[in-house]
Amino acid sequence: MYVTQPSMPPLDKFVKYLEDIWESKWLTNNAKYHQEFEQALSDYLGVKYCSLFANGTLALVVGLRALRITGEVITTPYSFVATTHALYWNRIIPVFCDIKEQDFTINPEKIESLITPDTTAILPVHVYGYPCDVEMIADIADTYGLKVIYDAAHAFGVKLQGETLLNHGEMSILSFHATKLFNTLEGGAIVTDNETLKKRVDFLKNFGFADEVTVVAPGINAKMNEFQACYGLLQLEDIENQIQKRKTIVEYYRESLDGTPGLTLIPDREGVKHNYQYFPVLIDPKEMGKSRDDVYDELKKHDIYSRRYFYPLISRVPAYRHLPSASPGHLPVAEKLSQQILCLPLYGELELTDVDRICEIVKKQ
Ligand code: T4K
Repeated sequence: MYVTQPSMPPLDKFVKYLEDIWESKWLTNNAKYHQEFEQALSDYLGVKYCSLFANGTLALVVGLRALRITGEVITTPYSFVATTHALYWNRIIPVFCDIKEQDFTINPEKIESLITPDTTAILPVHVYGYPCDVEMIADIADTYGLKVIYDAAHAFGVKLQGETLLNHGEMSILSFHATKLFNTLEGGAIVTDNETLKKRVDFLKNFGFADEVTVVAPGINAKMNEFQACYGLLQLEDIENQIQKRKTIVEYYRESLDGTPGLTLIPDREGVKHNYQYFPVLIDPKEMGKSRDDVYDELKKHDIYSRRYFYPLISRVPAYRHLPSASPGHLPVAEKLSQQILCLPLYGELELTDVDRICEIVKKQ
């Protein structure tokens, strides 16, 4: 049993799409299903513009490029490495900011002290789909003239006070990797409400072509193909069902684990429609009598593969650990949580009897 298992669309329906692709011989380059999926996604997510990508990492790289972000960018060390790698690929210096104990997102109260004359943007992450303090981040960005790009790789379908979370900042980036709640095998997207920016992003992801003979920028190839797009169209039909199934499993987990000494569960937040992308728990070794790694190893002995998302911190990776902002003393909360975090298996098809087995192992003294 793994930390996640991809949801797959009905094979017969996918085959119908494949037959059509075979017939048309249009495989990629903004073809029929790409256009259809882009529109369907925008409608479902409640966003103005959406640009599809081959994966979330390329979406991040291109998004930063489209906004001409340079110099230093304030970001979180508590994420998947791709968040900071995208800065590196743009020759931008990451400046790590500590996170909040309650929800693992960037601590806006610590952002201002990190701003220098070279700071051009903030790159926060809605980690596990938990919304960042979008209003406070917007205030800081407005005051200092900074751009905000949200890594929303985990935040597909999340709503805040009834509105999509994806409309904050200049743009939000999604990932549709196989391990995500919503997947197109590999895939990603940039969401924005700025028409000019959408146009520029679309040029950049297609070598910079504005038309057959006009290359407006040194772009890259980051396009999504027709197979991914029609797979995504089918996934969209079942997404609400997938979220509901995960919600039921999370509630069952919470009931079973509630009151376990040393174990912290993260409750749903009022005013948020969660997507239940992950099920993170915190293990305090002093109170539990065993460490996070003990629990991880014990589960593994039973062929249950949980994951330590996000350990090690990005600031501990050799490429970044020399940076002044990467020093552990500067990131006490992120350092502590990355030692205690464990993501337990969560996916729509997970059986409640398997959840029982997992909880039994976690609680065992
Ligand atoms: N920003 C954030 C905040 C992200 O979390 C990510 C990606 C990105 C940006 C970049 O987006 P992409 O460029 O990936 O679109 C996985 C994913 O590869 C990665 O997409 C994801 N975040 C990250 C959090 O998790 P790994 O190294 O944990 O994947 P892996 O292969 O170990 O898979 C985890 C488990 O899932 C496996 O133990 C078994 C199961 N699995 C996996 C695959 C690939 C399946 O059952 N079927 C599969 O096809 O990184």
